[in-house]
Amino acid sequence: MKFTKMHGLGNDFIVIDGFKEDISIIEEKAKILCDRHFGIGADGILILLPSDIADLKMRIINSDGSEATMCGNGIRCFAVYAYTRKIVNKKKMEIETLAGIIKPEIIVNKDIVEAVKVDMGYYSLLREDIPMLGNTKEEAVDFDLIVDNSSFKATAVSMGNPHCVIFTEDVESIQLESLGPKIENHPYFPKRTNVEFVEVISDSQLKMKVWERGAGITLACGTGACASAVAAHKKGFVKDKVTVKLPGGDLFIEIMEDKKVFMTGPAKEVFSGELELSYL
Ligand code: ZDP
Repeated sequence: MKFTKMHGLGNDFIVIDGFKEDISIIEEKAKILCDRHFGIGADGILILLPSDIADLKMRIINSDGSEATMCGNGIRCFAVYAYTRKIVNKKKMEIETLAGIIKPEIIVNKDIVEAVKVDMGYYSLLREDIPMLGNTKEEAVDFDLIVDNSSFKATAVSMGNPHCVIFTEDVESIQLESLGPKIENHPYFPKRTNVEFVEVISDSQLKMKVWERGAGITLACGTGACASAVAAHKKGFVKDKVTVKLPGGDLFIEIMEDKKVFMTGPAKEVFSGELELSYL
């Protein structure tokens, strides 16, 4: 099986062309494929597929084998892959995901792909959209979350996938390794959740650390950066243009009045290889 390794700010993916490769074993073998010692190593797998309603379809498999509905860093990688291989011959494309149609635009400077600006669709704070227990029509803003005898104020955001955003004075002091999985699997979130701890630096800058559903600590999370900016904007901490500083680098987020979110950031191809199928 041929594959390509890509990353967006160190959030790394195995990209597989579903037009050419047999993808039937990928979910079942995701754990070993993503294992950094026994496999290729990645936070997740992106599969390129045909679509009836868009230019292409992207499936996202987390490193634990679960399927994600959306992936912000992943879609930038996916768009660069499709553009540089001329699978899609335009800079502005439409990609079908389980979270609807997402629209990445390749930004080229002197013939070099510099970044990807993504129309991420609309955010929602409604509990039914996240999903989160409680009054379905109520916004999940500033609810109390108790984990390990500590009480947090949290805001949940759907960016097509679930996020639980917690503001903190000092993101470095958070014990993400122990808190992350407990919040991910908290009974409030029937489909589990991604978890973001966020420090407000200014009205245009946030610093964020992420525990990803189905993957654990990663260097960056595109949908998580959008969710953090949305939560901070809702609470009046930031204006509508926000730079989110992640361990792997910066993402630029714009929030529109109609709740649409744009995300701009890099995506890099690292190498391609061929996997010995008999190994799996
Ligand atoms: O929603 C989920 O299960 C996530 N783990 C999907 C991956 C999200 C990602 N970090 C992103 O950039 O949005 C890749």
